[in-house]
Amino acid sequence: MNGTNEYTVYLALGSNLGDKQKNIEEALDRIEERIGSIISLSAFYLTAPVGFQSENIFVNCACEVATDINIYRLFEITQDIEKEIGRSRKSKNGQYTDRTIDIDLILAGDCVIDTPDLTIPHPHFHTRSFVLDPLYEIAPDLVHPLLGKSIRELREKVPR
Ligand code: PH2
Ligand code: MG
Ligand code: MG
Repeated sequence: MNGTNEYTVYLALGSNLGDKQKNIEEALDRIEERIGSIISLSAFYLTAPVGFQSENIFVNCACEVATDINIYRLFEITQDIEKEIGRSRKSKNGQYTDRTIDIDLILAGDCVIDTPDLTIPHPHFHTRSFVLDPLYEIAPDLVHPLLGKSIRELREKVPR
């Protein structure tokens, strides 16, 4: 990496099946190997499932990665890593399901993308405490490019 095209991407990770902490650590290792250096990493949070019924609580975290990989390619790599860590079905009848690992692209510089496969900023993150709490820890002043609000402001308004 020569740094010329380097940018920062924020990822949110979650697991609520199997050895959750190990799944996340394995994903972080692969991210570092294939995407770029992890500049900062939040603590691991235990969170209740949101948007679906499950008795399996989540481990969630967020990280900041420096990369020069094109964002669409980067998305493919995160999808590959999910499959390698045992994520099979992505959803059941459009409903969320338990998963060994979920890696979501939250923000990538001022990048705004809206395609059927990939939406950046992540379309729901600003309403989810399980993303905003860890993200606040590592990037409180980061601004949502569409809403014009900082993570600090978004987190203050999120339902608890
Ligand atoms: N991910 C979802 C839906 N619900 N709930 C928690 N607590 N943590 C998650 O990572 C999560 C969720 C969709 O990906
Ligand atoms: Mg998700
Ligand atoms: Mg996902």
